[in-house]
Amino acid sequence: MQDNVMTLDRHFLDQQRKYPQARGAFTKLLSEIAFASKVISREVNRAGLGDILGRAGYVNIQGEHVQKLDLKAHDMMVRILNHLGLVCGLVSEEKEEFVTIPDRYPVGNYVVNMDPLDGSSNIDVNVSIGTIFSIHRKISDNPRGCAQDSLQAGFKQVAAGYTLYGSSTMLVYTSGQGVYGFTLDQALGEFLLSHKNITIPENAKYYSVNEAYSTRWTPGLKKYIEYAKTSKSDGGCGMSHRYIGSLVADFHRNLLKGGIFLYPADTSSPNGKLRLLYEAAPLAFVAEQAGGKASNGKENIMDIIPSDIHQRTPLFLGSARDVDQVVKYMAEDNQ
Ligand code: FDP
Repeated sequence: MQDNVMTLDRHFLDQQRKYPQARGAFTKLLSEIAFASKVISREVNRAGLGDILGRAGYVNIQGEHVQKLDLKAHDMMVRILNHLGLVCGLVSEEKEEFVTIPDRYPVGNYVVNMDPLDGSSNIDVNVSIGTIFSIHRKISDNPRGCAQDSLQAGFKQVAAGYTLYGSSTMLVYTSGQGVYGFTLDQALGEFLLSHKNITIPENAKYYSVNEAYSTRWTPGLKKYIEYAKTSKSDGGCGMSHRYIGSLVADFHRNLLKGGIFLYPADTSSPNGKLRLLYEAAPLAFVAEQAGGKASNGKENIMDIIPSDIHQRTPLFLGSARDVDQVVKYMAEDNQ
């Protein structure tokens, strides 16, 4: 193997060596999240076999109940995190309450907020989906953690990232020292460094929004979208529109190519749709570390102090100049 091939674990070790006081707990946690992603990736790749092997809600030939893939992804993550002794609890899109680690396992000083399988409406139609994760340090006095540990502002995250299950499986993460992307080599079963120090292009090439909801938008947002279509600021003839409807995939494309992702509030969803803790905040951390920005239209996503573990937020995310621009247009709505 070439000497410059960098596996994820080797990268984590190199990063850890920069901090002599580090004891490896955090590195181990990231490494196990990566392992969970590999297991989920394998299941996602078998998703089309559901009809042959048994549908969710039915019993398969081994007599086991076949789970929906998003619930399965949640269980895989939880099973892996339970055993580590590094995490005291977690918030998952799949569970209403803060999930504590069962008493029979030791706990540690981290909490994980996660969407085990985001974009679930795309699973059955073979469109890219992803896992999103966010890691915080425990702040409560409760030795086994509680919701307070998850309800921290985005700027308190110690690491965040996502795994995209697309034409290849890719893990992208930041721990506040830049953004790194690793592509899964299926034959080796290893994530290999493929994207070092990712920076988001300054000007957005794409705008990504569900335009079917445009009649419910505010006047400021409508104006921004017109601007996006016609802006010649980049010497071009306006931005192109790309919308998969799968947050991780839409964000990942825009991160690499330059773009802005918008999921605004509208007259029927006054708080938008996306979740602050395990969708908006982790992707905001990645975007900021890549030189981009994230806003809810008024406030930086990273500064919002959450009050509910499943809190929703409007989201404007991507190339810095364009996030600033949409915020400027939307300020007109408040005048
Ligand atoms: P999904 O409903 O398929 O789970 O977070 C949910 C999410 O997907 C995002 O991944 C995606 O960006 C968004 O919802 C799509 O919502 P719309 O269908 O309303 O555009």
